[in-house]
Amino acid sequence: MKQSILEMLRSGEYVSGEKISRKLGISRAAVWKHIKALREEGYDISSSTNRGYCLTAPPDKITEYEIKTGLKTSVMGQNVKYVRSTDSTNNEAKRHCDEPDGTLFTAETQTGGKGRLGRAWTSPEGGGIWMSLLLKPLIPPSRAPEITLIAGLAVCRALEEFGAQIKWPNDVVINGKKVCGILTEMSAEMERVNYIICGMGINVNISEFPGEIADKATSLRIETGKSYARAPIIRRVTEEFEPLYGEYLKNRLKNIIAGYERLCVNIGRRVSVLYDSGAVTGTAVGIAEDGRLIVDIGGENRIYVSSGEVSVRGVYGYV
Ligand code: BT5
Repeated sequence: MKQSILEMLRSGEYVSGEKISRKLGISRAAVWKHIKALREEGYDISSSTNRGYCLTAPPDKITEYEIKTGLKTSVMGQNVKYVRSTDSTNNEAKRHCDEPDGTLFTAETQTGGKGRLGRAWTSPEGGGIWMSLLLKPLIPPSRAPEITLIAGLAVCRALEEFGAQIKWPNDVVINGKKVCGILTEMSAEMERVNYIICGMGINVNISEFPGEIADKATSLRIETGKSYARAPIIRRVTEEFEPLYGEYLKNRLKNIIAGYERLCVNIGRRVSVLYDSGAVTGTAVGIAEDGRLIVDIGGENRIYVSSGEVSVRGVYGYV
């Protein structure tokens, strides 16, 4: 019902409460209740006693309605769970893991946004896209990290016009700075995944980052000087993700790797692989069929990197 009201208000003209109530077959009081709920979701709706209601500002909202209007997928993002604030959209997805495959969780802000290994993810209100996809693939737990690559490629393609590239395994960068981070988590038994949560954080309209990440983080706004509506970007990411994920479920990464490698900033560069026991330096030469980074360490020796941190020369000024 809220969606139908929004559609009526979208023209930017005033629409009377009576007209809404007639068209939708609900009472004036019910109209008022829905308008109130929409305002609570952040829609800027002005009201005038004689003229009715009007949606004043074009909204940069990421509510279910905004995301689903025009979304060209069949499963991904067809169920949206939006909250204004949450600790983490990944946690939100975990708490609602009974929702169907492809459910998309979004929030305006995260109070406990997280990266890998307990690191924090800065998620200011309205500044970015903090989203998580709940996935229920029939794959063994060992393959879950491959989903991170799919998500990285989807985000990178969605941000193609900004010159985005992938930093294996879980970052998307623009001009060598991190614009997106991906956190894949799962619940599994020995043989089978119960569900996977693929969390993506994309910095969109943030104009400044806190000191400790200021030199390695960026946003679309910092890169272009412009602000962007987030819902169309969420749609694009979701629309890029769905076919890649479908292909992945059929053939694993086989037909995806070449496209990934083309966008991967590490390939052909010196990388330093940080193990607990120390660092190994080499040249990243490709991505293996299981998603591992192939690093040439000289003398025809190659290592396959599946865990640990890999820092890349030139990216973030590492090494
Ligand atoms: C990541 O971890 O890059 C994964 C980030 C995933 C965030 C999404 S948002 C939606 C979903 N819900 C969540 O709670 N998380 C996911 P990692 O590779 O460990 O990088 C974390 C590091 O990136 C931090 O230690 C900071 O140095 C830096 N960082 C923090 N916030 C950032 C931001 N907004 N932009 C760029 N870098 C940031």
